[in-house]
Amino acid sequence: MYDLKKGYETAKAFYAQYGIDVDRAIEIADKIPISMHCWQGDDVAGLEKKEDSSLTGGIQSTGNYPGKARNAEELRADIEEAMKYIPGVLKLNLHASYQEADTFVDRNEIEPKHFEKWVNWAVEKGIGLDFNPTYFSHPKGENGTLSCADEEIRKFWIEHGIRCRKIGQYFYEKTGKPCVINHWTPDGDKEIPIDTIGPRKRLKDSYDQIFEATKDVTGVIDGIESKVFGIGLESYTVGSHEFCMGYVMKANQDHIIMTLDTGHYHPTEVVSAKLASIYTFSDHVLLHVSRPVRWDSDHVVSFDDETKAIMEELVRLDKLQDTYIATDFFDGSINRIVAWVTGIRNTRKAILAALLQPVEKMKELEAANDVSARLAYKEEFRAAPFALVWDYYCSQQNKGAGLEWLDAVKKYEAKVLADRK
Ligand code: RNT
Ligand code: ZN
Repeated sequence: MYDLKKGYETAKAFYAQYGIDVDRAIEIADKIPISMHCWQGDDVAGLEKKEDSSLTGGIQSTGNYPGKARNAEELRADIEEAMKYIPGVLKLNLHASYQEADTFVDRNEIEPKHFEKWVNWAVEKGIGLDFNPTYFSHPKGENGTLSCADEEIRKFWIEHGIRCRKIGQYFYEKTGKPCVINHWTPDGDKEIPIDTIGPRKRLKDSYDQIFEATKDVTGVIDGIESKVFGIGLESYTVGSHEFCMGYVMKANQDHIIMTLDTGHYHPTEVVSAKLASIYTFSDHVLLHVSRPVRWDSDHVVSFDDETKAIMEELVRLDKLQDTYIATDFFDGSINRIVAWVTGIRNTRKAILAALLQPVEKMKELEAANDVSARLAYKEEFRAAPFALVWDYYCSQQNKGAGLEWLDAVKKYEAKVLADRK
């Protein structure tokens, strides 16, 4: 490893030229919670005691890389291993399908006690828990869930949503940290249906019923997530962007917010361009940080232009603290811990890089209509010596500078993952 301290001092001097306080930026970036999704560890299979745990609902995890977690103990061990190399405050994001019951408990019957082990684990680690109803990978979801025309089935899923909000309150009470719940339903159609509004009216009614039945629940925030399409449901998505945005804005309740998944829009549409409009009307947003590639919305997060642009926009809007940042990707073709560490480190990287920009200066230039200088400033920072700051920060946090973590994960793979047949 090179002289990290020396590199850091050089970078500090670079940023100081523009009045940027690197230590302060690190302090802020370090404290922004990132909600680490549990589902990268087992390709979204879940822990329900049932024969068929195949993933349905228009999402897919491809690849068959050996060593995926087969039970809760292995999953927690893998999460802990990944956490060793991810700097900054983390929460853990669970799906309802990660219940731990001795026998099969259906989605409309889950209770806090089925998540007790996760809660004990989180309390021991001092981290918060977030949650997701699992409105997919279930035989009752074949013709839609919360928008299903069959009232019995729709009731089943409404009950699931209600139970999830109660479990969210339990997480809040036990961890002392608010629980951010994300509601996503895959409901849609392979072809354009004749009745495109009926399912949406039912979805609206289902959300209304879930929130009405749990209006006394505290400590829970609810994101409503849209999607452009899912595999097998290419032509029509009930919970489209317009639907979800309409629902959230009309609900006008502090705890109901929009979830923006960075993989859920048309290819030339970007989340970074949506944030200011939503923040004109809402106080909070839930982000699902992911990476779309052609048909897939869930590649490992990259330190790419759009991820950086999102964090830059949040800093410029002064909304970094008001945005719930969660990761959402699942790649089964590589070591799953490498996937987690890479994607979540990249998320944190983008946050820190965004804080190392002369935002005030650029705002001043813009206010003075000096758009030429604004461009020059913006471009100058694309090649700033950010890696020197990042390496130093990671080493200070004992999370491994550069690729130090990779060897450690490879050792874990040889020692632990290789035995999982
Ligand atoms: C699917 C949504 C959703 C899921 C998780 C597992 O397209 O992004 O958030 O990825 O709930
Ligand atoms: Zn998502």
